[in-house]
Amino acid sequence: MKISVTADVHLRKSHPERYNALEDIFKQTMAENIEHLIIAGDLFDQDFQNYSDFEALSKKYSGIQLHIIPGNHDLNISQESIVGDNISIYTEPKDLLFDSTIFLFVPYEEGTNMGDKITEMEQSVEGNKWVLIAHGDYYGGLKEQNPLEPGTYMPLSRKDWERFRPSTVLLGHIHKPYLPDESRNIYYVGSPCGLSINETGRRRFLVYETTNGSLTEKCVATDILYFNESFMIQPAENEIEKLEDEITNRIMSWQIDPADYSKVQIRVKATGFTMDKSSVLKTLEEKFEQFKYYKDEGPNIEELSVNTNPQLLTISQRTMELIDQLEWSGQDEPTAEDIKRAALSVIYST
Ligand SMILES: [Mn+2]
Repeated sequence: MKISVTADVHLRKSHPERYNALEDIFKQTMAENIEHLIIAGDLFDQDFQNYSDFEALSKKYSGIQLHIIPGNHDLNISQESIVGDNISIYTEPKDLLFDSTIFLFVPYEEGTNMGDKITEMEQSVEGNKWVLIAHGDYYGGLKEQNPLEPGTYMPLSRKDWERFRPSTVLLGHIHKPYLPDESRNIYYVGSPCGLSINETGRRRFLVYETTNGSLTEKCVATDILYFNESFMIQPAENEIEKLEDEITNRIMSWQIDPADYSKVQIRVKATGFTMDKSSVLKTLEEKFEQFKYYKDEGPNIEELSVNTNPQLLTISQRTMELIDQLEWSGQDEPTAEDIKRAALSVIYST
């Protein structure tokens, strides 16, 4: 049996693209004859008074059973506040059997942690193959945090995992599709539609297969595709050529069909040091000409400085070469890019 999974849709009247992304998941789920869709928290951007848009959408796809847990943004949704024969909202921990796999739904609750909530349900998961559906932070050397929401949200610790051993953990809360712990099968599903310019790229939902516990990623056809690109300029005779190549590579890396270019919204920034600021700006404008800027903001060159001193140019080029020769993991140390930026600012700070 297959089960679709999404999270963090953050439905809001002023953002029709989010409803459209959810509808695309409904359509793809129907097309594959999948009967269940799990929404792992923050379906709504906030608690509303009126959920009729969502109710109407759910009714249109009445063949799909929706299994919803509240997240920290929609803490107060309940079976009483949202109406629909195919809508189940779990405001208490709930176990459901899909084929021979137990799915434990743990709704978000302020001031608690996932371990305590799983303990309440220990009898139903103990010794069984089970999948955790929850909304919050995973603590296991977590690097990625929801930048909009610093602090701790209903954490799942590595210790909790060791104790209860779910076969797969599907979490909401971090909007970026993300696998924080591959060895423990812990996933953030991610938002099906970028919510802001910082939530970039193509978005996905997941399909879980109960027969073998595999997860398949499905691309969501969104109305908007955000991309946020920053270019660090190093002064050199060929700096503009290098910038042109870099821009071409970035656009290629988006893997967007030109037919979808009209959906793209970009933020573009140049930092570092240049010998010719106006050419940098012109290059950015020309190479990104076919795309729409987020909020019509245009390229940002506020952090780009000018330096034409030939001696400093030589020093900086040699330094960049040396940095390139070393290996930088970017794990527990800055990335090569960070180090170059810091080195350039020292060299040119005279
Ligand atoms: Mn959240």
